Amino acid sequence: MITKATPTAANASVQERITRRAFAQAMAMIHMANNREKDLGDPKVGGHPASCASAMHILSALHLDVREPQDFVCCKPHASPVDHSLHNLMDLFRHNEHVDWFEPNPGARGDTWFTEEEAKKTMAGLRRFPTEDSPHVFQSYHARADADHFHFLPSGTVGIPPVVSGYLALAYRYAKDHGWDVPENAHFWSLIGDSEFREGSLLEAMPDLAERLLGNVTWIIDYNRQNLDGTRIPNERGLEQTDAERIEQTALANGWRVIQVRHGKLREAIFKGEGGDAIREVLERGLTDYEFQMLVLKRDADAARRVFAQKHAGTKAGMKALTDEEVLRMLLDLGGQCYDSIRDALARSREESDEPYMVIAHTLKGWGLECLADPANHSTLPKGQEIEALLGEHGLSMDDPFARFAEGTEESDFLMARRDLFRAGMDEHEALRKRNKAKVQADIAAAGPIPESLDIDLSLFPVAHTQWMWGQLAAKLVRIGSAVTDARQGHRRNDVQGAQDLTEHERRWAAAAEYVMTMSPDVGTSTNISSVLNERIYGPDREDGSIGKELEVKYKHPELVATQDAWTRHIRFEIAEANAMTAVGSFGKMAHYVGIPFFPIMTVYDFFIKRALDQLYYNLYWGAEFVVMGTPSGVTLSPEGAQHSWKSDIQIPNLITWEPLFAIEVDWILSDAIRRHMEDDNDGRRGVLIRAVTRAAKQKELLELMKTRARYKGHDAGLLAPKGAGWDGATDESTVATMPADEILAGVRADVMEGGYYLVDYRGYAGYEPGDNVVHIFAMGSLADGAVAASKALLERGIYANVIHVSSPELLFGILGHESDYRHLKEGLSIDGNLHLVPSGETDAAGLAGLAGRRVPIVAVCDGEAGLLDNIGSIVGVRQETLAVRKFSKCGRPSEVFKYQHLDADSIAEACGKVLSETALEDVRVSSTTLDRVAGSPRQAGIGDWRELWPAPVKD
Ligand SMILES: Cc1ncc(C[n+]2csc(CCOP(=O)(O)OP(=O)(O)O)c2C)c(N)n1
Repeated sequence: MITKATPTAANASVQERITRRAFAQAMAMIHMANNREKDLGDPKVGGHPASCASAMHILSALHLDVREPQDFVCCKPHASPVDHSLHNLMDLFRHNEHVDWFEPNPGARGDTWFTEEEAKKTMAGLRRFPTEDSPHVFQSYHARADADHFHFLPSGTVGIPPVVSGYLALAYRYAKDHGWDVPENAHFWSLIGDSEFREGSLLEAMPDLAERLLGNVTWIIDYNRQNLDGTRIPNERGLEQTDAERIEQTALANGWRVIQVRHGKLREAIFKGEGGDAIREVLERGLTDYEFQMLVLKRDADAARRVFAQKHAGTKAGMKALTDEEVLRMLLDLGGQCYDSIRDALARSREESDEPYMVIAHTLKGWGLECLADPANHSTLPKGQEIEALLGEHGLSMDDPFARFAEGTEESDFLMARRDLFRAGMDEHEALRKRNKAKVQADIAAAGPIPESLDIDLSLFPVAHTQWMWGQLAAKLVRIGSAVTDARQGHRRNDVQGAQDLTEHERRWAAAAEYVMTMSPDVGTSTNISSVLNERIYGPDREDGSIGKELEVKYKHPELVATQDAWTRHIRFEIAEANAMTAVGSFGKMAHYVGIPFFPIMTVYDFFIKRALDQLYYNLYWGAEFVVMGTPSGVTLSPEGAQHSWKSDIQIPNLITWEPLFAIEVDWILSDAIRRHMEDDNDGRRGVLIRAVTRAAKQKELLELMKTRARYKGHDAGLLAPKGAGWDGATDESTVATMPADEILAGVRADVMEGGYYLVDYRGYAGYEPGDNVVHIFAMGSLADGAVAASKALLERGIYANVIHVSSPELLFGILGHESDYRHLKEGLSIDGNLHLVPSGETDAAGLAGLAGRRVPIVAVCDGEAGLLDNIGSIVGVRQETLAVRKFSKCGRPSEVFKYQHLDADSIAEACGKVLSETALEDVRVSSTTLDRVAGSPRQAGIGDWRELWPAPVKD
């Protein structure tokens, strides 16, 4: 059965011979993955032989000829076996921090190469779970954990990695324009399926990448006219053309250049013969994609002649002159599956420096396999016999399927030359990364430790909101950073201070601030960061930019015309949250790739983060380092966006979420995030989400509240009474001196950074009886003032309601809290599930004394979904009631909307009453002798660790 245009021939080029062996080996990898031992009921393993086959020549041409070591490749996920096979033949697997899964060693980066034996084991380990004895595996799709991940972007979700690669190209250019040392001529290749190209993420990115003149980006469409569900049937009637033309026109309309690689060399030869023009005409414009697929599937030369003749009478003679075999091979001879044709097109796309390229490679899904063009072939797995036959063409068998070419053969010489080129390039790259990193570290060391705060003077802003504070911080960081860049570049912008004008404190920030940059999907000016936009938009120099100056046009808005100048710091996006989210990840990977620790901060309305959730997930999975400033957020933005009230709460590994209340908290949080990033101290929290709001808070209230806490009164304060209460044996708290403000703030900061702090804290107050009159209110962000008001109201009724502000749900009871067994919640804030006993009634006839007990219940309140704070009670073991957004919102002032959503002070107080009442009175009976014994014995410490009661299982 004919399944490829050209039979394996002794005179095939060396690259073609290598391609075919890699193909057989990729098929063997998938076959092995699907024929391992498994338990009854285990899910299928799968693999995508047909999709790999269609990409075979494209990837071969990249690996064997076109790609250079500094380039990046991102590949449709399910073709990863092809990349692994080619890398195996090129001997490019190496140990690194992720391959040795059981001993993760972040310090070790690619220093030893695999032995051939290890490489073979890894090829046999596609989609296998690694074990200590057998650690060598490949993930199902390209992953950072793979032994050949160097400059291959992780994949899995289609439609995102190609955009990532586009913005990595931008990050390289930004680095270069800002005076950093990045590899020259890096090209960013992406292989995209034709159905994948229907993803909105790609269409969203296309105009943007072209506008940024990223000529070092090539997207290759694997145009095999099939997707997962079968043969694609585009809108031929409406478009009067195939989807390849639609793709071409889309690309052209968006400012890309396009190369269609339709035909292989065999077809080109036929086109030169009798009726050649007519045959070409039918192949290019006469047949719909579906008709073509059916002809390929039928594999019947007479049927093909007939259909061609129907489409164009001029094909009759030419088709007749061809043998049956020639007709069939001509049908299969697509450009994307002809090594020389695709290689030439890819090489051509590399030459352009200003416009991105789209290469539409016409291919066949299932090329070389019996399932060729079968609409159901997406997950077809060739049988063992077919795999043996493919391997057999290369003198291989399933006994030893992954052998390389014998030393001294032409293929081996070719591959080893490629290996040496790549290994040298990788070493060179690593050296550059280390050089950059060493320079950054030296600059940081010279500047001294990064301060805990940016010291924004808040005295003139008694009422401020957290979004405003972000604007202040951004402006300061950018001002410091660009002053340093100016100094490094040896020139100075007229209107900004130079590095020498920085204060001592600012100078300590200088080394880190240089890497901070901002991005925003068209909400920069509405989120208080206009000052970082003004004359600081980065982008290709615009010739039309000078017209405004020439005409002396005056306008209120910041100057937004982009330049490539080194003091630029902001990347401006259209309403394209997904693009911005992807870019934030690409820039945030620059420390990893080239040792330049850019720290991108993206400002986006919190509600719209979900537009880019998949991109956010990708960034976190990939280990990018960045901040997303989600602002405004929740129902606090009710007057301007009642519809935008769903808060983006996301628990994903590697993401830390913060919700500051007072402006100074934003400063601490951001400063800490920058320090951690610069000092590589951000494991498990490389992604940072800070939610800010536009509802202002009285800033002095922070200190006022802290000053009521016994903690900040010193040790000998004795029992306190609330201000004005005048209780016997207790001192009015307002009359007791407190620690100095800076010491108090240091204490608050420490708690904020651990995830939460007491805003109202009645511990140390007279009559404070946990189990009787105490309730804990956990409030997040802007709702804390309602919680404080509720606490005041409850005091009137004899209830001590402590208020804890949750600065980071993640640290307090999310993934990061879980890691420490909720240390700060349990120990730092002393929230527990203790049963507090009180006598209940007389001793009964049996001589047993009655006791009743209550635990301290919890009320939580947040202007997001209930799940944000809902698990505190279950962690400590007490009754909890959560007030949260449980219905779509309305426009109105926050006070009105909070009431509507039952988040206001009255609702909080009511919820406290509810949990206090509902907290079960647990009845305990104790004999008087036990009571006497308990009374006389020292207090026993509780168990320190649950393992004391539940020892770990003994290992064999
Ligand atoms: C976002 C996303 N949706 C769905 C999938 C599942 N999926 C994997 S491959 C595939 C079909 C891809 O078709 P195409 O892009 O034409 O590539 P081909 O396999 O035909 O080469 C689908 C739907 C995915 N990986 N990512």
